[in-house]
Amino acid sequence: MSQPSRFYVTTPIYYVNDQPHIGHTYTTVLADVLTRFHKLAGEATFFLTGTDEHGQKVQQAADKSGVSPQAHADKYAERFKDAWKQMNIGYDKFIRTTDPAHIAFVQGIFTKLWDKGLIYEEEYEGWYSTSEERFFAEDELVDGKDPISGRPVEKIREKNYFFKMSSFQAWLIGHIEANPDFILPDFRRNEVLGFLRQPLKDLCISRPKSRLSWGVTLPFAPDFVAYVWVDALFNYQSAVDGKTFPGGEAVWPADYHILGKDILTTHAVYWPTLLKAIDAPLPKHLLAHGWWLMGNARMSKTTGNVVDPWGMKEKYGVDALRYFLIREMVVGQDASFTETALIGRINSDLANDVGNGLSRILKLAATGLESRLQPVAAEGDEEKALVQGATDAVTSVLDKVKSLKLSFAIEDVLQLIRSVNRYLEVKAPWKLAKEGDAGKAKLNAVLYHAAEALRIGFSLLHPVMPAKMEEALTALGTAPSHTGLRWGAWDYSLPLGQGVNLFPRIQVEASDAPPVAKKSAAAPAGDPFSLVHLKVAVINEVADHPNADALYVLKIGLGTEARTICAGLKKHLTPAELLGRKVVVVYNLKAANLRGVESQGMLLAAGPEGGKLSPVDPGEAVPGDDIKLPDSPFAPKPDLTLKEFDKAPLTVVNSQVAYKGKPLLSLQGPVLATAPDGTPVH
Ligand code: ME8
Repeated sequence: MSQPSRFYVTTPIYYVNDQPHIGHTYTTVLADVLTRFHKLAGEATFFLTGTDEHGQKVQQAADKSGVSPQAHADKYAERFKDAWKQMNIGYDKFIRTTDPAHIAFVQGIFTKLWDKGLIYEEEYEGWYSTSEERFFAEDELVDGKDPISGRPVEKIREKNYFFKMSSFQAWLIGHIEANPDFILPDFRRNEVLGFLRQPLKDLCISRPKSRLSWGVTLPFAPDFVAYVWVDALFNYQSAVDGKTFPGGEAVWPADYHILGKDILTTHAVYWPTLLKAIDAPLPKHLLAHGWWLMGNARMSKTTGNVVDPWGMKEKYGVDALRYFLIREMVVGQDASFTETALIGRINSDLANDVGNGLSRILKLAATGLESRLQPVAAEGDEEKALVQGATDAVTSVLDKVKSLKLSFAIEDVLQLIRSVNRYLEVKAPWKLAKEGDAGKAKLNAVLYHAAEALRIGFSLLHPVMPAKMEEALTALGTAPSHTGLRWGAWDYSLPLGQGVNLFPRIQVEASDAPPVAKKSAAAPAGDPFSLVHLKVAVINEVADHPNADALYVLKIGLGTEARTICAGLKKHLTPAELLGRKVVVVYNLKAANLRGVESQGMLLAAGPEGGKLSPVDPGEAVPGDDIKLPDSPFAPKPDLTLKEFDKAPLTVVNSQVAYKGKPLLSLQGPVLATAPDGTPVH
C-alpha cells in the first residue's frame, strides 16, 4: 500500500431526509479516527464530510413537512453538524451541496463535459424508481419492482441528457486491474469487476424540472437539473477546489473515500469515469465498509430498525461508543450492534484493562511518592520487555492503521496495556509502598515504567477516544500536545493526578444477567486459575486433520482474530454439528505443533475421561468475550503450558462450568455444560 505523507479523507455526504443514525455515525467516526491516527504519525490531513441536499428524496421529505426544500435542508444539515460535534468529530470542512460555490463548481463540470461532446440528449423510456432516483431497464426489475428498494416503479417517457459512460468501460477495467488497492477490500474490487463484465450503459445525468426542480440547473439546458448523484459526487472535489496542504501540494485527489458498501457502484463506476472524462486525477482508494446490522437485518431508515446513537452516547459516553464502533467492526465486514456487546466491551476492555492500570498507578503514587515520577533507565528484564513491548506496539499499530486493520490495531494497544497490568501484578509495588523511604527508589522505577508504557498506550488510543485519553494523559501529568510515541519522550515534570476512574464498570441489572461483581466467587491471588485466559470463539471451518484420525482442524473466529486449532472431537461430533457453534477456548495456551498442524489454543469440552465429549456452551456471549471468575485475580500468562492449565481443574456444577465450585462467567452469564455434576471439563 502506498504510504502518503498526506491524508485527504472523505465520508459520503448524507441525505438530509432524516436524522443521523449509527450507520452514518460509524462512517464518520471511522474517518475521524483515521485522520487522527495520520495526524499522530505526523502527516498533513484534510477531513471532509457534509450533506447531500438536492434530489427527489429531499424534495419529498420537505413536502411532507410542509416546508421549502431549502428550509428542510437547513434544519437537517444543522442536525448532522450537531451530531458530529457531539461525537467529537474533528472535520476540516462540512460541505452542503446547496452551497453556492458547490453549485457553480458542478455547473462548470457540466459545461466542460458538454463542450467535450461527452453529453448527448435522447428521448428515453424506462422504469423510474422514485426511491432510488433512477431508471431501471425492464430486465433489471425484480417482480416488476425496483430491484434495490423493492418499491413500485413507474414507466416514464422523457427527453434527458446522457453522459457517455460506456466509452470509459475498457479504461475503467484497466485502471481497477492496474491499481489493486483502488477498491478495498479485495472482494469488493472483484464485485465491481464482475459488474463491469456486462456492457456498461451511458448514464442519465439530468432530470426535467417539470418532474423535479430541486437540483442544480444544467448550464446548457435550463429546463433540467443535474441527476443528484453527479451533483453529489463532485462535492469531494469542489470542497477542496484551490486548497493546498501546508507544503503547497493540492489537496485533491482524495487519498481515501470512505463509504458503505451500499454506494460502491456510484463511487467505483460513475465517479472515476466522470473524473477521467474531465481529465482530473482520480482518488487513490475507495474503502467500502460493511453494515451495522440489528440481528441479521441492515439498519436502515426505510426499515426503521435503527439504533439511536444519542441514546447510547448519553448512557455510556461518547468515547465508549466510539471505541465500540471501531473495535467491534472489522473494516469491510458487517457487524451486529447490541447494547449487551457494547456493555461487554466497556467492562472488559475499558474498565478492566484500560482504566485499571491508571487508577492503580495513581493510587500507589499517592501513597508512596511525592506525586511526581523520576524517569529512570530500564534495568531489569521485565522493564526492558516493557520498553520493547511499547516500542513494538507503536510500529504495529501504525502499520495496521495504514492497512485499515483498526480493530486489530486496538487489540495491539490493549495487549500493551494488559502487559502493564501484569507487570504491576508481578512487581507488587503495593508492597514497596509499605516499605517507606527504603522502597521509594524501587517504587518510583516500577511506577515510572508502568506509567511510561501506559502513556504510549493512551497516546495510541487517543485517536479513538480523544476526550478520555486526554483525561488519562493529564492524570499522568502529561497531555497529548507534548507527548511523543517514543519511550522516554515525556519527563514527568508535572505532578500526577488523583483518583481518576476513567471507565466505571457498568452494572447489568436485568434479572437473568450475570452477577458481575459478586464477591463470593473469588480465588486468591497466585491461584493457578488466575494464569488462564478463556475466550469465546465461533467455529468457522471444520476439516479433517491430514495426519491424525482423531483430530479435526478447526478455523475459529475470536471477534477480531482468526485462529487454527486442532481438536480431538472426531469420534464425538460431526463437522455439521460443530460448524457455526460457539465454544470456549484456552486463549493463552502455548501454540503446539500437532502432527504437522499448528494448534493455537484448545477447545474446552465436558466429558468423563475416555468417554463422550461435548464442547461447553458460552450461552449468549459473543466471540472475543472473556470468560472469567468474577472478582478473582486475572493475570493470564503468555504461552501457558498444558501442565499449568491442568493445575486449575474445571468441573461441571449445576450444568455450569466451575472452578472450585464457583461458576465461570462471561458478561452474559455462565458457561453451560450438559453433563452430571463433577464431570471434568478439559
Ligand atoms: O447514500 N451501517 O446518503 P445516505 C453502516 N447521499 N453504515 C451505514 C449504514 C449501516 N447500516 N447505513 C448508512 C447517501 N450507513 C448519499 C451519498 S456521497 C457522494 C452521496 C452510512 O444518507 C454508509 O456510509 O443514505 C452509507 O454509505 C451512507 O451512510 C449512506 O448515507
